Amino acid sequence: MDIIHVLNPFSHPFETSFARFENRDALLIKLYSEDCIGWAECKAFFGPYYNPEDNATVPHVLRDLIIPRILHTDIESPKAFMESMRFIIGNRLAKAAIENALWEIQAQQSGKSLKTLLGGTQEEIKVGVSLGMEKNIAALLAQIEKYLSLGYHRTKIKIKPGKDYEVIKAIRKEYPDIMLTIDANSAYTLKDMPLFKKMDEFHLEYIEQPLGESDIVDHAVLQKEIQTPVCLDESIVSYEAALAAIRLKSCKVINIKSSRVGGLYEAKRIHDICVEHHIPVWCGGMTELGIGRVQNISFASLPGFSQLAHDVAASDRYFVQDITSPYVQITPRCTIIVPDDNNTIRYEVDEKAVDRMSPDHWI
Ligand code: OSB
Ligand code: MG
Repeated sequence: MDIIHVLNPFSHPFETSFARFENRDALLIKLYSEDCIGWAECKAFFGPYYNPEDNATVPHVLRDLIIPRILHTDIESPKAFMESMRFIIGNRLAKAAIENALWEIQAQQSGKSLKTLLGGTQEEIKVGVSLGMEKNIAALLAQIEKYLSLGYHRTKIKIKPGKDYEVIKAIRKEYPDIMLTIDANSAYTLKDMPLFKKMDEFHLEYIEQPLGESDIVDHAVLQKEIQTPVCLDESIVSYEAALAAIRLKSCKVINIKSSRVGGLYEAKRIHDICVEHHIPVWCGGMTELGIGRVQNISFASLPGFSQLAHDVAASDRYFVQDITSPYVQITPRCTIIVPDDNNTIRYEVDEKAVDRMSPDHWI
C-alpha cells in the first residue's frame, strides 16, 4: 500500500465556522491486491476540525495498526474487513479509506460497477452547492448567483454566530423562493434557541448540524421547538447514532457521508434504516478530489437519495485541476451521471496529475 499526500489549491477559498481552507490537503491510498490496484481518498483534513482525525493520525492508524493486520491476508469483503477492525475504536476516516479501496478492488475483480455492488438504482444524481462564508453579503450573493445560473438544485450556506440571521435575511430578500439550507458545523448551543425560532420565517429546507458535533439529545430539544427540519451531519458517526437520532427525534433529515461512518457498508446500513423510517437522506461531501467525489456519486445512486440534492458538485466547483480523467462534470440538467456496468462514463485515476500535486510520498 502507498499513502500519497497531495495538495490541490481551491480556485476560491472555502470558509466554514471551524476553518478557512485555501486548498485540499489529502491523503490518497493505493492498495495493491494480487491482480489489481484499488485507489481511495481519505477524507481527513490537515487538522481535527470537523472530527477528531486528521492527516497526521490517519497514517499512524494505517501504518501501525491496520496494514500489519491485512498485509498478505485474504480479505473476503469490505464488510469482513470492517469486522476485523473492531479492535480499533473510532478512527473511521482511516478505516473508510481502506474500506473504499477494497470496494474498488472488488469492483475490478467482479467486473461490476460500484453502483451495482452497492445496489444503486439511479442513472444520475441531483447536485447542490455548499458555499463558504464570504467577507460580506454582496460577495456571498455573487457566489449564489453564479451557482444558480449554472442550475445547482439547492443552495447551502455556511453560518456562524454573527454571520447568520442578517445574512439569510438578505439572501431571502433577493431570492425568496430558492431551495435554501444553512450549515452551522456545530457553532451554536441551546442558548441560541430564540435565534433558531426566529429563523423559521425563512422557510429553509433544513438547518444542518446547529449544535455539538457529538450531540443527539440537545438537537431533539431544538427540533421539538422549531418548524425548520434539523439535519444531522457530524453527530451521525454510525448506524447506532442514526438509530438513536431517529428514536429521539433529534432530526428530520440526515446527511450521510460514508467516510464519517467508517465506509460504504456502514453508510448503506444508515441509508436503509433512514428509508425504513421515512427520514429523507442526502449524500454529504468533504470537498473531495476526483477519487472521493466519484465514489460519492456511486453511493448517491442508492434509491433513498432520489429526492434531495447532494453536496457532490462538479470538479470545477472547487478545483482548476483534478486527479481523475475525465473530471466530474454536470449535465445541462445539473445532474451527474453515475458510472455503471455499461461504462456510460468511466473515470480513471490520472497518476501524472497525482504526481504533480504530491510534493512527497509518506510511505
Ligand atoms: O459540513 O458538510 C459539511 C466541507 C468540509 C467539511 C464539512 C462540510 C463541508 C461542506 C462541503 O459543506 C461539501 C462539499 O461540497 O464537498
Ligand atoms: Mg455539514
